[in-house]
Amino acid sequence: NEFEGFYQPIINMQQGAISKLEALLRWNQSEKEILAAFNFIEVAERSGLIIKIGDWVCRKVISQLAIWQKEIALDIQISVNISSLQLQQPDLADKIYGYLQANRVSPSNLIIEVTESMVIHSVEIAAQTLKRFREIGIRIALDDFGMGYSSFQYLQKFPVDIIKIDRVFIRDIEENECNNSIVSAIIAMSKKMRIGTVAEGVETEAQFKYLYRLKCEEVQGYLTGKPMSSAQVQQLLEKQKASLNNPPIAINQ
Ligand code: G
Ligand code: MN
Repeated sequence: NEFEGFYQPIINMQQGAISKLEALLRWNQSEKEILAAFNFIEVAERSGLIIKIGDWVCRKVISQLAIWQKEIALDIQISVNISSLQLQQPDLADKIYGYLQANRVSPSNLIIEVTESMVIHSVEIAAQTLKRFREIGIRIALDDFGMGYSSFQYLQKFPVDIIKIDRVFIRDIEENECNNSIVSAIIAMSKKMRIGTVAEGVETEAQFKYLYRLKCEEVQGYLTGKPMSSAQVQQLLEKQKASLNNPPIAINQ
């Protein structure tokens, strides 16, 4: 019982509001430091424990969605990072569908994030599992897009709804010609394919403004919110809901 679900806001540029949250796992070791997931995920994958941990995260996120649905009645989506090993379970999508139904949460409130590392396992089985998620109505996001060499192949093989542009391309986007060409090309391609775009690792106002001009749909990063506890994020969501009910007087009137 030392795991805790943390949540990082994802901001919709047009709405200027939190549209999604990414669930990030923390390990609160008693009397020791708090560990972010990247410290132990690799070991969990090698030992196979990732299957149980991943299942815990999915159940946690779905029950959190049910709580927020009841307590703040705000339509929020949460994305969950799924390991390639989990995608090798052909019954994964239906198991998660069962959790959603038991908690009366709509599949459209859940997003599955996958990365390219899954190349080490069977791409065919992963593709079938992802197809099943899609049939159920759960959306798929491709994480860390652009890193690794097979991103385009995944777009071809997997049913992708959202591309998350890796932070290495965002870091110096306003001054690095190469990176801003890459990012604007990814955004243009995504629009043509009717795929949503999220820029990862947005840390400065300059990056934010640049991405707004490029018409990137959503941003995630320390500028707009660090990963935080469910209590902290709930406060933010409540504040947002109150301001949506009482919008400030339009600026351009
Ligand atoms: O691979 P993935 O994109 O899921 O990684 C999420 C990780 O990125 C989390 O550990 C989170 O703390 C970290 N992160 C989130 N926002 C930022 C940011 O603006 N800058 C940096 N450097 N890391 C970030
Ligand atoms: Mn992710």
